[in-house]
Amino acid sequence: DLTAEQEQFDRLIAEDSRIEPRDWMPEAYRKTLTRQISQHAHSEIIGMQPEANWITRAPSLKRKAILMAKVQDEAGHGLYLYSAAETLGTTRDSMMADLIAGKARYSSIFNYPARTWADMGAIGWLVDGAAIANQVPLCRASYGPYGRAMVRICKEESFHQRQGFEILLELANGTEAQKQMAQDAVNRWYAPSLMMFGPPDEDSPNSQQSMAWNIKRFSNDELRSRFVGMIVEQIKTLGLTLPDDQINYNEATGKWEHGPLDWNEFKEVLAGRGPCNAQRLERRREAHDDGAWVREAAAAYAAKQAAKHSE
Ligand code: FAQ
Repeated sequence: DLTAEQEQFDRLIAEDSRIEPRDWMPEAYRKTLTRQISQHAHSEIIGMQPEANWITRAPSLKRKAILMAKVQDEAGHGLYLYSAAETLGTTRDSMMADLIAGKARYSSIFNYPARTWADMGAIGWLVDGAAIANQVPLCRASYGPYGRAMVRICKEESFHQRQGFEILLELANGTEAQKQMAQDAVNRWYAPSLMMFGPPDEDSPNSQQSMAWNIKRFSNDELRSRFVGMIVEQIKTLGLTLPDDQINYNEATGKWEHGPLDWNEFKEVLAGRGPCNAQRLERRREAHDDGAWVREAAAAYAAKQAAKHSE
């Protein structure tokens, strides 16, 4: 009966065990996980676009090969995450349909343009850096398929972060114009990358329940503060500066603080009015339409194979 099932679920959460697809779970738990994992998957898929934009213009064959590998990793992460979300009972087709219809969220960060080659560095260093800070604790998420997916994804994100840092390091040690290009990219990606962690804690409606269910382990502001502490050190190695003169370590709270962020801009981006929202969705729709024949061929092949095996 329901109370016994709820008790069993509560016990598993209380002892910090894992919930697996066949276990009973409250509908709200299933719903919030489907929400978060599908948004995460969409972010990986839409997140391929700002960097794919630079593959043909990468400055050397080696850079091109590395960037292609990174963008392919993102596709892999997306598919991996859709599979994790499907274990909760929603099909990939319906998640994809929501994304294409403009009904699903994906990370705000991917609605900003990648203007120069240095942006490949800033995206790797700051965007993948923020992704790692947010996702390492998710390796311990209470839902088994999500936590396990995160382990592999975080390993690949670490490589992505290093390659971005290395692009910036090389530019920062190059000509004056290259150094300026690196600084400009850092200036533009800094605030949007801090906003990736989500709204401030007092405006985060999902955090409390997600933390009680051991999905999130830290609040949005806690993770943002940790991230600031990481990059404030790393920027020194680059010989560049962060565009925020209010960063400081608060001895009393033991937390890193940063200057104010424009949460109005964040709301605009979430409402679909960021610099590239329309373009990103349009491109995704085109790619989906262009891929129709592949899906049809794969389905026809699968049907043929199934018929053969049932003979
Ligand atoms: N963008 O109550 P909360 C990557 C929404 S990394 C858009 O705090 P929650 C790697 C939120 O959904 C990026 N929407 O929500 C890569 C909610 O709306 P809803 C992906 C945002 O879930 C690198 C509302 O605001 N990473 O892709 C954002 O507790 C380079 C209220 O917020 C993940 O998805 C935002 N930034 O906390 C790929 C990580 N922030 O759903 C390519 C997993 C908040 O009620 C290239 N997700 N919202 O309508 C999470 O950790 C959480 O979902 C948070 C939000 C922390 C993002």
